[in-house]
Amino acid sequence: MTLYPGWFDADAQHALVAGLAPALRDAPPYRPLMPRTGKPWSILQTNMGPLGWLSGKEGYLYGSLNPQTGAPWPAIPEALLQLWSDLSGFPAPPECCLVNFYQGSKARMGLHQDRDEEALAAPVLSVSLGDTCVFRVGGFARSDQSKSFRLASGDVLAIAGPSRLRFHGVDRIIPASSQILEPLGAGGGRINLTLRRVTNPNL
Ligand code: MD3
Ligand code: FE
Repeated sequence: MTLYPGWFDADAQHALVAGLAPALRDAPPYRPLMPRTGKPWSILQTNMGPLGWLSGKEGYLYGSLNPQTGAPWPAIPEALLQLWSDLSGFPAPPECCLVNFYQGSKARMGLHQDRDEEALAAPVLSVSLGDTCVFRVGGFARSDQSKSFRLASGDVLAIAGPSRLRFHGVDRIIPASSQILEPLGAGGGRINLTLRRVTNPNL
């Protein structure tokens, strides 16, 4: 795992936020449900790109249509495709940009593994925007020791190789630690963008 603190400077963060606004209008963030229990998540989600990651009572799946609108997901903004070619080292473009929207003191993400992708050889790139979070990374079993560190607005985390299957989560958000999301008019919070390759490319 490689952390690039401040990969995006304040100007680049503002440009990213402005670039997200049309996608968030087309595909407004919604509150997913947990598999089986149907319990609502504490965060909102939406997607950009050819495939969106979905959580519902039936389970997790990737789908090309937004279940909220029936339309394809908005395109992944150019600046994020550029980030992928700069940092991924992977020869095919990302197919999913999952947008996680953390708002309020209850927003968190429990310890989990990301293993719904066929292309586990591709890295995952994560961009943090808005309020700082306390992020947690563990080992390859849920009970392994874990460590926490902060992810601030503009930070990029690249997860590649075996670390792709590490347990990880978001403990909490540090309220009002950034003003960068203000143009979205959503009242602060944190947005995490994760770029993923889902299918194995035939190159
Ligand atoms: C470490 N999102 O959407 S992104 C997720 O901040 C997710 O919203 C978190 O975990 C967030 O699945 C963390 C960074 C990330 C993504 C995948 C990882 C870290 C990872 C996979 C393995 C280890
Ligand atoms: Fe994850």
